[in-house]
Amino acid sequence: MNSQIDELKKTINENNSFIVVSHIDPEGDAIGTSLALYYALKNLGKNVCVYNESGVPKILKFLPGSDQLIKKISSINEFDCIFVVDCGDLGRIGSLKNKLEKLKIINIDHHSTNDYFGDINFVDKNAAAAGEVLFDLLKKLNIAINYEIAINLYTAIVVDTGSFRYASTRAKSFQIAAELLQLGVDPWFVSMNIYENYPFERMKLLGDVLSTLTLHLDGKVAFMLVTKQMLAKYNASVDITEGFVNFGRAIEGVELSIIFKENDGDSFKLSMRSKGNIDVSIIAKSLGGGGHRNAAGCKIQGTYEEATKKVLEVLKEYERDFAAK
Ligand SMILES: [Mn+2]
Repeated sequence: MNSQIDELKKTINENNSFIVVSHIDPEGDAIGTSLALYYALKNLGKNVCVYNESGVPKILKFLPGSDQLIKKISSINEFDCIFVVDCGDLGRIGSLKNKLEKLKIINIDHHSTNDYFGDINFVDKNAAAAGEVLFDLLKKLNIAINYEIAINLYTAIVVDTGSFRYASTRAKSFQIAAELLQLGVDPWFVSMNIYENYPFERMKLLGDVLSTLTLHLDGKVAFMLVTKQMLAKYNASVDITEGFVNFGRAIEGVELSIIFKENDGDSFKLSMRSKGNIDVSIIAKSLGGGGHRNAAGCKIQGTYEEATKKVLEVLKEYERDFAAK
């Protein structure tokens, strides 16, 4: 790791122009870590562009720097290096992947499925958020953390730990958070913006989505459906459904919750959340996706009926991992 630090130090010193990129359909960790890194490099006097193919979700627009993030780029090769944050594999950045050519890639991540795609890799699979990995990195590089960096990192950690509730939360998550609070971050300001600032349509849509709840495998698996029609009814985009999947997991006896979000062209995007023994990163991977032990995702072709059937077939292979009743 030390040689990687030295190499990164040298790379930052010797180059002037950086682009920071995170995964499509970003949440707080992807955006918060990207914007924190944007400020860190900017404060060093570097030329920095922060990019995300999907843009900033409305709910994260309170974050300093969010108005600097762009979702279109004319020429990627005008940059010296690309920082890729919160991505288990390079494909997660979207269409930019095929345009990188000879750009030096710096991979900052915490996904258990990370395949070390970078020229320089800072991957801590024990970290609860990419924000924690970046916090460590800034410390090791002796880069000062100001308020703008702190609130972005804090948000990254709050979102990926589910407000310090998920299994990924570690003592270090609290230690980092404490340090960020000392730098002026107000936890209520962050949680109010993230959790108590929902559009009315989200709550109405949640009602429709909850009415699709079904239980499977002896009540251990919950399915939910979001159709394009439901989104159209409330004139909402799919990112408004962020977090809905957790309502399935919150049911007594449920160990795995999956939300099926209808895409164009007869396909679904699946988000999975588990509690207990179920490692959803393995299940998602066997369906062509990836993620973490308790949170993962994939895409499936077909109608809802075909998609649920396919998932249940795969889940049968993992039935022994579910708790005995
Ligand atoms: Mn993350």
